[in-house]
This record gives sequence, structure tokens and C-alpha cells, in this order.
Amino acid sequence: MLYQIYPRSFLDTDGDGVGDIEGVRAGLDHLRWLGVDGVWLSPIYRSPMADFGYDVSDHCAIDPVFGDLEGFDRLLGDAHASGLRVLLDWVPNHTSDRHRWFVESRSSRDAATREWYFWRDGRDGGPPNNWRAAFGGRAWTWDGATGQWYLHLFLPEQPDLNWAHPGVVEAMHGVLRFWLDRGVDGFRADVVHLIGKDPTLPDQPRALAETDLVGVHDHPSAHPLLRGIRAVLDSYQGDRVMVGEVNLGTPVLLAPYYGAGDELHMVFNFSLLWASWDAGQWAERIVESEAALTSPDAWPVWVLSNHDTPRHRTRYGGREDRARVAATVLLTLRGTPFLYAGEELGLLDADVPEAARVDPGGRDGCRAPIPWDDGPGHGWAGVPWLPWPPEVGERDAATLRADEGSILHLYRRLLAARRRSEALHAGTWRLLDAPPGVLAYAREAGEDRRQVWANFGDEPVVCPTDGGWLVEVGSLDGERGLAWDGRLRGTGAVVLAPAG
Ligand code: TEU
Repeated sequence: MLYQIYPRSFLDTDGDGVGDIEGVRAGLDHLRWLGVDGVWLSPIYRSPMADFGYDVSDHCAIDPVFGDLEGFDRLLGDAHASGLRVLLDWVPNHTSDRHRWFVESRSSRDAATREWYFWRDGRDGGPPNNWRAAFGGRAWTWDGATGQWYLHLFLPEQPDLNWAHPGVVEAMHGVLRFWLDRGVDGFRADVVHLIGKDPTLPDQPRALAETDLVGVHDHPSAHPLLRGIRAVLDSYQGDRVMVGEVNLGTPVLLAPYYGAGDELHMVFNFSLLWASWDAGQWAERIVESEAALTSPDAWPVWVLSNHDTPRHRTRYGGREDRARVAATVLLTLRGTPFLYAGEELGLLDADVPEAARVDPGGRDGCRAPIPWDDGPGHGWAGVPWLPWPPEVGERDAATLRADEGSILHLYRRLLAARRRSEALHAGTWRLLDAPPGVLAYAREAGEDRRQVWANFGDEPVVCPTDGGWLVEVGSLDGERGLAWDGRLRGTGAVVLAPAG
């Protein structure tokens, strides 16, 4: 299981109210106790923070707000000493407009890095095509100095790199090598599908003209680029991995990004993150994903929350019992589950007043600071950059760790069950017949077998069972170790192990 840390919201140790690398280091004990295998750090590189680090101005320097390279090396050493792998967030599609490459590119039409970005003449007095940006508005900004438009699928402060230019490929491979040489175990690759573009930059079809490209852009030129990127990782000892953020809507569109085992090692599957609270929809999407990812190279990835989306407990109506059922499913599916820091505490989104909102994508609520104890500062050295999430004071890491029946202990028990069962961490997945409102499946690996039964409805349900099963983990406390009689509590789930 991999655990996403949004560093500025994790733990502040130097009093500036922004989480930092030393805070991540201090949190390693929590991760080890929980049973995390590795962490993905959202960007910590030098950045003007227009998009809170996803606008990188120097890929090989740590932004001072987080610390420095020596501090990062200490974190990496401690994480490795704890058996944790560390993935950095690599942002290949765009840089900050204050990156030296772009500063030079915009300085002159003859600049050496001019073609490292997309510069085009306008059309009919406007931008070169009808592309829209992810944070609203058009995906082009006019630059008067050189009399052309430049492309940015996100903010104007995030100009898109032109990966058709060999200089970009070489420079960005160099960035990967800089961190791989330092010993990082791999990368999460931000909107990596967008690096492939048709050089003619054709208009979006009329039906899509008002949408941004993030969820629809799927150009074949991405695949040779991904093979080149994979070759860089494969040139290093130790299995260095890359998990790609590919925002395409259905799993069948994700499968090509694994290539023939020579492109991405893993690809985020957001189909459950986008699903409503409905057992039938979850079953359909898992079946669809299993059917699409049939290649042995296409190892699935499941995720319910991240730094771009309202937290799933908030999405499920603020119900902790639903978050517990969701965790039971997430941590027993085939593939690698990703957790988003704080979901193990059952955090809700913070209610951020208009005046305190800072994110251009309206995502502040899911980025609220993580509370570590019930003291006045909740473990933080400074006043956090965003408001605390609700229930702070009784919902924090220390308080939940002291309560065996808490959702935190449920995550820990599920991760331990996953680790000790080959069926759960490496076995097959098969849907089981279940009553309406119940998602049920079997996991098998040789002699090792598990079943998971999850009741999405509030009413208790009696399920068919061939007997001979024990409750290994129950989403609601007090069920562990009991023989299973087919009864499921309302909004409750069980992981079953053979009784014999
Ligand atoms: O996200 C891409 C993406 O799909 C989201 O930005 C989505 O379009 C947005 O959340 C809608 O509000 C990645 C990063 O995860 C995100 O934090 C960055 O803002 C974005 O890319 C640009 O780097």
C-alpha cells in the first residue's frame, strides 16, 4: 500500500504554518505503526506555488518552505531504514512560468528553448485553437513581447512542455536521473498522458469544445515517450517504479498506458473515487477494471481520495461507517491501494471560509492540516495555512491510536490482514452473488482464500454462506474472530478467513 503525503498539510515543525520535510520525518513512526509500504510525496521542489508546487521552477531543488536537499536526504535515509519506499511527484507536462527554461523561451522567438514550449500565432484575432484550461478559461495566453500565444492546459503560470522536442526529453530524463541517483524509489507522474500531443494542436471536437483536456486527451505519441521514460527507470538497480496519473474516464482507456510492460508500472484507476455510494456501481466498476486490466503487466491501482478531490467520508455524507466499509473494500481488492494522508483518521474536508481559500481549483477543503493530538496546536509548530478539519480535538492521530475500536485501528488491522494473506495481496478476484446493496467477492491464491462482504445499505442483511468462515476483520468493532453466520450489519463489512 502506498500513502500519499501532501507535505504542506502533513506536519509543520518550523512554525511557519506549512508542513515540511522534518514533519514528514517525524511522521514516519505513524506510517510504520499503520503498516505503510511506501509514500508518495506531492511536490516539494522550488515553486512559486501558483498551483502549490505543481508549477515547478527548479526540479532539482527543494523549496525552502519545505526544507533543503540535505533534509530530504535525511528523510530518505530514515524512510529506507524503516523499510519505507519513497516516490516523488514528477510533473512532466508543464513547468512554472518562472522556470529558467520558460523565462528563456519567452525572451525571444530565437531563444534556444523557444520550441521547448508551445508558441503559436493567433487565429482570427484570438488563440490558435479552442482548447480550454483545467482551471477555467482558455488554454492559451498572449505574450506581447514576442507576439505569440503559449499553451497551458492548467494555469497561465503552468506552460506546457513540448515533448516532441529532444531537448525537453533529455532535460526531463535528466531530472529523473537526478532523483534516482539520490536513491528515490520512483515517481508518481502528474497528468502523464498529456505529454503526448498532436503537433498540429487541432481544435477539440465541438462536443468537447467547452471541456478541459485532462479527462479526454489521449494521444498515441505519449506511448513512445513513456517507453523512453521507463527505460531510464529500468537502467537503475532496484525496482524503481512509476505510477501515472492518467485521468481518462474508463479503465479500458488506462490499459494502454501499461504498454507491453514497458511503459508505466502502475496507472491510477479513479473509477471508485468517481463512484457514488452504491454497491452495484462499485461492483460494475471493479468488474470493468478487472476485465480491462487482464495483462500480467497491468497491475491495478485503487484510490478513494487525494489532494484534488473532496475526501471520501465527506462525499459519503460525512458517515464514518461508510468510510469504514469503503476502507474494507479498498484494502482487500486486487492491486495496489493508495491512501491519502488523513483518511486513516476518517477526516472530513475542512469548511474553508471564502476569505481563507487559496487554491485555484477550489480544493482547499481536502488539503486541511492533519491533526496529530488534541493539544492546542494539534502537534503543529505554527498556525496552519488552512483551517483545521471538523471534529478536531477528538479526531486526531493520538486520540484514535488510543482507541482500539477507531477507524485508525481498522486501517491497521486491514493492512495487517492484507500483508499476511497471499490471497489478499496477490490473489485473484472474483465477484460473488450477493443480496441487493451488498458487494461481495472472493480472493484466492493457491490454498489461501478470503471473502469480503460489504453492505452499503443501512439495514442488516442475511447473506448466503457455505459456512466455515470466520470474521478476520470487521468494519465495525467487536466482530473479529467470530464464526460468520451470513449476517451483515447495516453499513458494515467483513473480511472472512476459512475457519478450518
Ligand atoms: O491533477 C490533474 C487533474 O485532473 C486535476 O487538476 C483536476 O483537473 C483538478 O483537480 C480539477 O479542479 C494534477 C495534480 O494532481 C493537481 O494537483 C494539479 O493541479 C494538476 O495536475 C496540474 O499539475
